[in-house]
Amino acid sequence: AVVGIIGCGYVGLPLALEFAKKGFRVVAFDLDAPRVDQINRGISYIPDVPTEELSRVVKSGHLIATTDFHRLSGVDTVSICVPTPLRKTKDPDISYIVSALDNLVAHRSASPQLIILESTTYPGTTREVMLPALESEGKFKVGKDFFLAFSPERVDPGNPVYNIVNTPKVVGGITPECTKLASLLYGSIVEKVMPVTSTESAEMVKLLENTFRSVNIGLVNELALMSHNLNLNIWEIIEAAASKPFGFMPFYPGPGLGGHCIPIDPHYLSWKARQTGFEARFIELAGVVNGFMPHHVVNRIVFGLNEQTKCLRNARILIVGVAYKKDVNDLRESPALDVMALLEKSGAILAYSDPHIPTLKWGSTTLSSVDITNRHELSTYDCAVVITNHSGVDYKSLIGAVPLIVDTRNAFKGLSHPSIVSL
Ligand code: SAJ
Repeated sequence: AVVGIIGCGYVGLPLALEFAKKGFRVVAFDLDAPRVDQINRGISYIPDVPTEELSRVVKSGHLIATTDFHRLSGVDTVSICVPTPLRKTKDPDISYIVSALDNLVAHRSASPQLIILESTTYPGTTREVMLPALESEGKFKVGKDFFLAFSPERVDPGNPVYNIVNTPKVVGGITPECTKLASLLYGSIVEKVMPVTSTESAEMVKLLENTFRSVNIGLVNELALMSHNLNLNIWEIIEAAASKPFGFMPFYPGPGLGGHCIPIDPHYLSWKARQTGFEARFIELAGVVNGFMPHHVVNRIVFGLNEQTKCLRNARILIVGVAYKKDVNDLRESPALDVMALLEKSGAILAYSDPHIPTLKWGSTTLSSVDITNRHELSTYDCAVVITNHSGVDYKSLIGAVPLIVDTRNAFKGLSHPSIVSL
């Protein structure tokens, strides 16, 4: 079988590689010509896709990338891995799915194709949006002229243990035949397939997984705010609670929610609930608590500067760690950007340090990562705020060099020093 992939990003490229490694011929489509060119030169731009593996399957002819959608009209299966962001209004934006759909309909294949949507979206998208478009007013019949399923991507970017192959793949088809075909396809590259009875179930599984995370992170963020007022060490409390061998799963407070999923997926769920007249208050409240954390971080910086009779205006502030989570090089929705925007609005002068992100476009300027082992450079800052605690960074080099350190990630592991202010 020839496998088609639409969207060569964090989801599509790793998936394309897996199919190609298993011997499938893969045609990977992306709108972005430079990306397509990089893939065809065997050069990876995704940390979870090793360049040597990519170049091997490109050289062997198992993987080819293209900007020409017509190249997909001859493939047997198509996995749609396009972004599903939010609009400014925080409502779902499925325009990328719709344009992939328009392309599929415009370049319809002569023989039946198995089409799988992987992009995280609200329950009902596959059946209510994709199915009618593909059936084209009854000219084509699902289960006969094409097959349609939903299967969420569930990988944790940068996770050293869990990947596409060893993470069970949830699959839900419009018809049992669709579920079976999609299970067969993914069963050839993953260890375990988890079939469910409908596309809506499969769509909802993904939203449950990610909303579970954002709600639990919201809970510990609220406990962190409470512990701050009670003068308690939330990190010690969570660590001790995590000693319970069953029934507890630790989450950690932080400067806010980043990444291309966790801050976004709960809004897809609460939007859909609202369409049915149901107010998902619990989920929305978690979003409010998580959304407050960047403001709380700025409050802690103001408090620390104030203790040294300094104000934010013209204060030189070094953001230590800007990626959206530790040990990744991804800035998407990073809370560091929210904190930086708030600080800049109050007239602070910003710099940052992140071993995974060498340069950062900030407004009309491009900042370069500061080397925090350079003590002379450090001594020019009024405050260093640890936003993302990447592994292998010597945070202790900040002590004695910068008069105020705000630690939002327990990077100092409880080490107390007069210059360190916690979350
Ligand atoms: N965060 C906290 N406290 C925590 C955990 C995370 O503040 O206890 C923050 C992180 O710093 C980050 C954000 O939340 O800014 C999201 O973190 P994440 O660990 O959920 O990481 P993602 O978004 O890269 O990956 C998640 C996957 N994570 C895990 O399974 C551990 C998984 O939920 C999804 O497969 C994936 O999103 C996705 O693509 O949907």
